[in-house]
Amino acid sequence: MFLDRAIVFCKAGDGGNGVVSWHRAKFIPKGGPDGGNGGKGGDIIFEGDASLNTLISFRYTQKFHAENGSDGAAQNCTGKNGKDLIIKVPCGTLIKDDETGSIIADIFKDGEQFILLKGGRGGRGNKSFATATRRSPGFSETGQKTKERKISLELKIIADVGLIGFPNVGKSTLLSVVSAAKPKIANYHFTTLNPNLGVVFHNNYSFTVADIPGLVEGASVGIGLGHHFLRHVERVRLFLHILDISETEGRDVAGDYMIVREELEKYKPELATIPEIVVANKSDLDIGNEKLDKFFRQINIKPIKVSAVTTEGVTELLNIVVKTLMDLPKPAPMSFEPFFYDDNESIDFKIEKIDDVFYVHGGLVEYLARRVVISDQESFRWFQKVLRDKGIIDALKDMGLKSGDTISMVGVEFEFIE
Ligand SMILES: Nc1nc2c(ncn2[C@@H]2O[C@H](COP(=O)(O)OP(=O)(O)OP(=O)(O)O)[C@@H](O)[C@H]2O)c(=O)[nH]1
Ligand SMILES: [Mg+2]
Repeated sequence: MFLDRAIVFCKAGDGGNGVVSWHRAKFIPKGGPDGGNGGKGGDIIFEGDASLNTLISFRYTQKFHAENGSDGAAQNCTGKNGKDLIIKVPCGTLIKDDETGSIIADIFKDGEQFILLKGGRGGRGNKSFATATRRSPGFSETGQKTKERKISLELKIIADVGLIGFPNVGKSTLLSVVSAAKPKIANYHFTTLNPNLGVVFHNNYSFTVADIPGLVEGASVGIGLGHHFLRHVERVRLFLHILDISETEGRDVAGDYMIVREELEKYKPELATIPEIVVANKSDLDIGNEKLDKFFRQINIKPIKVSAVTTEGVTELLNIVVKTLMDLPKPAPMSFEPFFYDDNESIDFKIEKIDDVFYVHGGLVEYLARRVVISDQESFRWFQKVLRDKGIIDALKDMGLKSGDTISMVGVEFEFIE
């Protein structure tokens, strides 16, 4: 089954906690701090895989959580890092932030990796806080916690050539004779329900071809199947616009040609700028050159005459396709504004004075709160030092803070003593 959109929930691993521990050894009554650091959490990594061409594997599995880092341990042991989680997707998958719709990455090549979410940092153990003057720190840091993100995946197939045209004109038949692909072929409209991909080898050159369901008038606004699948020819370098020149169905081939062109333009004007080779298929049924001449008079384009059934003209067509592709620019990933999840803690703070109490809020305060055990004397002293070092105390003094005044932070009130 084919699926070209999916929603997944991704979360990188949390960092492991640092620990408080004291060195114990025979004959050493009071050893120093030896609490180790926590391990780093695993990353969420997306990887392009050329053997995939659908997002069907995301239909049932929607939660992707990378492993958490382990906590540190005594004897200065660092906790194990969490394992990265590698998520394989077809080449041509756009990764978007579901909330804002912003594109985060375009997984373009086979084997290409993109780190979507970084694992949390491990917290430091009490050993890391020991200094010449603070020999016995009785506190440690907790690991960095990560957030779960809602991600939407959208597949836009990358192929060199896209086969477009009305239903039943022989697009899938042509794909089946130029590549090893085995698409369904039948004498009715909308035989092809999902895009088919094939690889063509010709004159020591290889290229990929995408065959999509037939287009009809109104395809760009959802009539028939076309609308949904036009997305899959947005990234081709060249169109083969296939016509049934024999007009077996009694349709006017020039009129149908114009309808398909208009639908491309209406869907996305950029689609109409993709180079096109017009192919007059089913020429085995055509009698003389009369229909080709009529098409030329009406549209002023000379189509390449082929028969996908007898393969007449197919080699000549492939020669022209290869020559054209060689002169066209190589496919490139989509360009978009860079988007990053802001996992870095903000180091801002804000002070408000309400009834003689100085309230301090902001990212920096919350960052500290997660790392400090307020009830622990020593941890609290370290907290006060950081407040001084980061300029919070100076900023409070600028607002009139004096010894004996009350400061409120992270839900705790304390008296400021100079
Ligand atoms: N005589 C003749 N019949 C052809 C030729 N190419 C395709 N056909 C027939 O046309 C019918 C439709 O062919 P498909 O390849 O399924 O057409 P399609 O364009 O992929 O159709 P959809 O998937 O429905 O859009 C089949 O019965 C084919 O055998 C050709 O060159 N000559
Ligand atoms: Mg088909």
